[in-house]
Amino acid sequence: MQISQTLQKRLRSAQNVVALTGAGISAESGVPTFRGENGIWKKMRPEELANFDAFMRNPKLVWEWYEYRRQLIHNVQPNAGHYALVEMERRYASFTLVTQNVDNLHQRAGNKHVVEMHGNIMRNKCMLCERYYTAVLDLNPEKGVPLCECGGYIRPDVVWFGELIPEQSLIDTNESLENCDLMFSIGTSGIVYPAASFPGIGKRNGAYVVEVNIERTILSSEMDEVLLGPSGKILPELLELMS
Ligand code: BV8
Ligand code: ZN
Repeated sequence: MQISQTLQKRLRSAQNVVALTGAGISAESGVPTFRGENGIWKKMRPEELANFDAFMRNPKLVWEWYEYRRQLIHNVQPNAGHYALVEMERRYASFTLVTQNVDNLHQRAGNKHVVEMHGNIMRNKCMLCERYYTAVLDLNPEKGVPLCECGGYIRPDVVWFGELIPEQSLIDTNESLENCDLMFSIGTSGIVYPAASFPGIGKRNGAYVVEVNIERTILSSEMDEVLLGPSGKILPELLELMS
């Protein structure tokens, strides 16, 4: 893989590294991306399913969607791209992994410092008392949304469109971007905000920003360098070049 002299140097000298990931990093594990050709389950756009109104209008469909995704994720493994980021976390003085993904694969691969921008599909919570339920409850279709002991609806602990990003996640992300000297944008189409604004913020703060994707994206023109190819191949090769 050809990379620039600058990247070659930064890989070795960087002190504060940030990696932003999207659904593409999990594609080689067999997890469908949102907007790729194998698209989303039942060919509906995520924006039509991953939102509060859809959930309240048709809780069974939305629960089925999450149940389908949880089952799928349960049966897949992290891939070489995930493990390369675990190794990067080990090698760099400061490494922050900011993920848009809710599939828990970075955590399963072994990254310790993961900023979950959009929550985690393996967690559920009560909408009233905010109590967490890790086990996925049997949804009795007749009864609709499972209920907490307090009577509140239980929902997946993910951030839906139109909902605020968890405050601590935003604080952690902005802190990591303040003095970042090398940033990766990996497997994301750069469509969803505010995550799509992070590479631009990193760049303005002096980071050398590298995109890793199988194709160019809406963010490519903002990047210092675009490495085209599957993240499961490119990230391990970057690790090789670090040593
Ligand atoms: C919010 C959880 C305040 C649920 C998800 C401007 C500012 C602020 C907000 C907005 C704004 N403009 C619009 C908004 C609203 C909205 C938004 O961004 N809409 C988009 C559609 C325009 N944002 C929000 O609502 C956010 N909240 O900002 O609160 C607010 C509120 C209201 C109004 C204003 C402000 C909350 C967004 C969170 C939504 N929840 N997920 C769930 O997953 O069930 S988002 C969902 O999309 C996933 O988390 C996913 O990660 C994310 C982004 O998608 P990608 O990860 O990029 O995946 P995608 O399929 O698109 O692309 C995959 C890429 O991988 C491709 O580029 C492909 O080429 C590449 N690839 C494929 N294979 C590989 C690969 N790359 C490398 N290797 C491979 N092998
Ligand atoms: Zn409750």
